[in-house]
Amino acid sequence: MTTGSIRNDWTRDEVSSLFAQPFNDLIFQAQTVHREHFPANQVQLSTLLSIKTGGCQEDCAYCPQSASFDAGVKAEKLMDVDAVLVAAKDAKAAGATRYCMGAAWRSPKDRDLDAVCDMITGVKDLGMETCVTLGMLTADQARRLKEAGLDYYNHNIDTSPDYYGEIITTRTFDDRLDTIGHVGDAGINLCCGGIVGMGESVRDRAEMLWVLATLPKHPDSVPINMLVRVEGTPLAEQGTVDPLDFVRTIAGARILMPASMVRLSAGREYMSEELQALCFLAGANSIFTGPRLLTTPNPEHDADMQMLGKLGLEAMPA
Ligand code: SAM
Ligand code: DTB
Ligand code: SF4
Repeated sequence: MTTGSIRNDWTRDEVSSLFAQPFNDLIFQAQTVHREHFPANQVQLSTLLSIKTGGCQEDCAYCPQSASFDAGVKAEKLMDVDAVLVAAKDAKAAGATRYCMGAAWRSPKDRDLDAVCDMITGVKDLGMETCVTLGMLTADQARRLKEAGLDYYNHNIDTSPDYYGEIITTRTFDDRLDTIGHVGDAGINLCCGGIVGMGESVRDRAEMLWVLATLPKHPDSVPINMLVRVEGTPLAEQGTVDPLDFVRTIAGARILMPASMVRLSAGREYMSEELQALCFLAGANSIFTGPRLLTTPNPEHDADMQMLGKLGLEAMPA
């Protein structure tokens, strides 16, 4: 059994054996590793805001913001800096320590980046950590974001290299890795994970985690999203994923990347408290709070606080 040491040399066989374990052994191992690296009963709270919604040029099959599908999301312009700061203050008052701003772009235009840099500086001045997700970045754009004070950049690999082509055709897996490299080179913390429930196999999930866990440096945070099936997108009719397989993916992320935050991300609106409790037991230690993710619903703040209270989980200080 692994001791929870940080390794970047996992073999594919090791990762698939992890997944093949009896459920109880896997969860016990994940919880043991979790306790070696994190306080057992703390969960980090982040809040999301869509600063530029819809009309995206990419064709990610899961995404209601792609201009390729009609999911009823109206394309909007980039928000004003002041409006973003008002929303960030509210999130801080509700207990969030990190503010995550998402834009439905293939990649940001340099002119738009000026405004995003102002948002980052403004949110930092409120005393919150900042995260943005803006699509592909050049090395220079990553450096500019770092100079503005950005703490985290979210850019997901989404799935395994093999399954990727079934989901996105407008940019490649290697494009994603290039952006991830630029983020790391600029000294920005990386938030990088994927989605479970898009019709991928257990092997694809293991491969996705293997790619993340063998990066030269593990992502500082690893969001594991459960597909939110949005009408109008090609994945709207996708069958549901077995909840226990979802928990296994969380446990795999925790064991393979012991010191990374594992975020139980999209899809909580459709999960029972029992399933979320199992995800925390399997090593998830971060969630998004607030009633909306980017365009889809998330549990109400009060309901989340009640759930955390029942589980004896506390908000992690920044
Ligand atoms: N446009 C940028 C990009 O794709 O890099 C940033 C925003 S994008 C919405 C961020 C991530 O949200 C995606 O990589 C995907 O993992 C996740 N996501 C989007 N739609 C989702 C859905 N319907 N269900 C689960 N996760 C989703
Ligand atoms: C991530 O991995 N999950 C968040 C965040 N990064 C940006 C986004 C989830 C979006 C879910 C679909 C929506 O609300 O539009
Ligand atoms: Fe665009 Fe991001 Fe949605 Fe893909 S996931 S369509 S890049 S907003």
